[in-house]
Amino acid sequence: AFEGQDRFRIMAWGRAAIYIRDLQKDLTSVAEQGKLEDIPGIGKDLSEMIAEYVRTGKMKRYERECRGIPQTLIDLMSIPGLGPKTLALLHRELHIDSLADLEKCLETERLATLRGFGRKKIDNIKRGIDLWVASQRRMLLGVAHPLAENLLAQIRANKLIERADVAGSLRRRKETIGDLDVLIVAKDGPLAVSYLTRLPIVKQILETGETKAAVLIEGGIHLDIRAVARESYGAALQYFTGSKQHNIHLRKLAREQGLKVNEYGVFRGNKRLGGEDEADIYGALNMRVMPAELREDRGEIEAAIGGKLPKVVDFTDLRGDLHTHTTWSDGKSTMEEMVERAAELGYGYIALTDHSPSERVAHGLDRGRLEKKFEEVGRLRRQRKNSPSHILMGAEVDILGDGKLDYPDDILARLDIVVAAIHSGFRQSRKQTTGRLLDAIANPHVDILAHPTGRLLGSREPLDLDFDRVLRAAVEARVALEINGSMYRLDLNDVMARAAREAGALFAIGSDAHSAAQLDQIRYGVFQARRGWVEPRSVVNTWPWARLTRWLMRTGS
Ligand code: DGT
Ligand code: CA
Ligand code: CA
Repeated sequence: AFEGQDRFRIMAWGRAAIYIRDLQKDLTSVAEQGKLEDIPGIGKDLSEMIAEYVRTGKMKRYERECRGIPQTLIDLMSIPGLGPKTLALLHRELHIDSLADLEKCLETERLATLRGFGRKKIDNIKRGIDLWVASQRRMLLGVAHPLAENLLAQIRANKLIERADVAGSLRRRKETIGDLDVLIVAKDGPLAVSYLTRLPIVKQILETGETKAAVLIEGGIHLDIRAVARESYGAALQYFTGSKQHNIHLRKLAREQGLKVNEYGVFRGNKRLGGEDEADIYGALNMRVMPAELREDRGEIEAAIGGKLPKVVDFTDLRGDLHTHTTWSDGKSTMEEMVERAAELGYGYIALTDHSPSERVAHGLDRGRLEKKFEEVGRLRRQRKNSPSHILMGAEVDILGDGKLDYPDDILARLDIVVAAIHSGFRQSRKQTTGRLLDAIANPHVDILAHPTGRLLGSREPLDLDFDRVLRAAVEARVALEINGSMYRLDLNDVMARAAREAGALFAIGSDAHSAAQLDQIRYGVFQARRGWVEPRSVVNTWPWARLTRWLMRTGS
């Protein structure tokens, strides 16, 4: 296309591509049976090229055409608003071969010197670049999840649409999301798909067809929409929820039992056994439906067959939050506001764990201010008569560079709850870091190890530490490991949480809220805990007040 070949052939190939994409059969088997030419729009030429591709994974003709065209230029084709014709012109006139070249020409206004490149067109290209750059990144679950909830509410509000769900990594609550996958059942699929592409949240349409569309929504998020038949909804939901590894394992199992599972249903020979609900698929393989968070092929299939699926923790199991900040340190809400919101969430208790003095930027509390906070907490308790929520006077205490804690033992002993955490010295050796954490765990006043690896998604690597040793010490001392709900932390991660679960660890799921509204972000901690197969009985903040306080006083301090 860059070379300016005839438009009709390009259009014909484009049509053929749509037929192939919407094909209800596996292209490989069609090719193997030599029936490619039965597909509308595919003639001898194309069928030969497709057969070659299926056989060898390559197309000689395509490679010949692409020779001499830099891959970085071909990549630019995926930018919304930049077609092959425009790109060919930019390449010829301004020698633009890559995104960097294009951005430079935009900056220096050289693009404006070309004929036909008015303000509007240039702004359009800039917007396209922004969207495209954003869509190349994985986004945080904490960003994608609220957007997806909002989107689903809009979709479900439409009367055309009978069922709608988000599948893919978002449904599995992975900590980062590549793109959103939405499935719908509608009375009129094509109409519903075209309605969805016209929602105000949609910023750019990448592809549309009868039963599917790909669009970019706010924030440059890529969204795949698929309309499926009602009787296939469960099969499609199962398939598009993934993970890919989980699906591969499931299909292998099906084959061994003489069954076939695909996104349309579960079949024995030509007989369709079901597919309207996910339970049809798993049921045919003698499994109960498992929470989507488990579907990573990490033993969940074996567990389901053996009837040994874990009963993972859920929000409704939580009775309180043990990691929160108030205006006493770097929080935005007062103690009263935090306690109020905790009561609204139905909690029986909340710990107010402001920072210790070494956290100067976070206004950590020195001895003097800490004494005042003790008094204020006492006053608040009397005023509220401990109802509906118990208030725990706590602190998030720094584990200093040498492993000592940031408050002396006499203060730690008076606190109802001590949450210890590393906030500095991230570059220490594995030996030093492990030693610091072991020292903290060995302190009898420490109850919870907060965000144990210190990682920040996308900006800070986890601490270099001997996790097995830290884990064994924590299990031994009955110190709980936190699963932190901040979308940037989600620390422990899923794999470590799972290892900790197998080792018999205690957990605390904490919001690390810095405002009353952020108490809700505990949900992300719950998601991560579920991905780690964590069960409510090992999560200390699912325990009733009496049991919690017994645990807090376990070392007689
Ligand atoms: P993402 O978007 O990168 O965060 O991850 P996913 O898991 O959402 O992946 P995506 O959007 O590429 O595909 C959605 C689901 O579709 C995926 O979880 C499983 C299924 N799927 C996609 N490609 C394949 C495949 O080649 N084989 C199998 N068995 N399943 C696939
Ligand atoms: Ca996805
Ligand atoms: Ca996708």
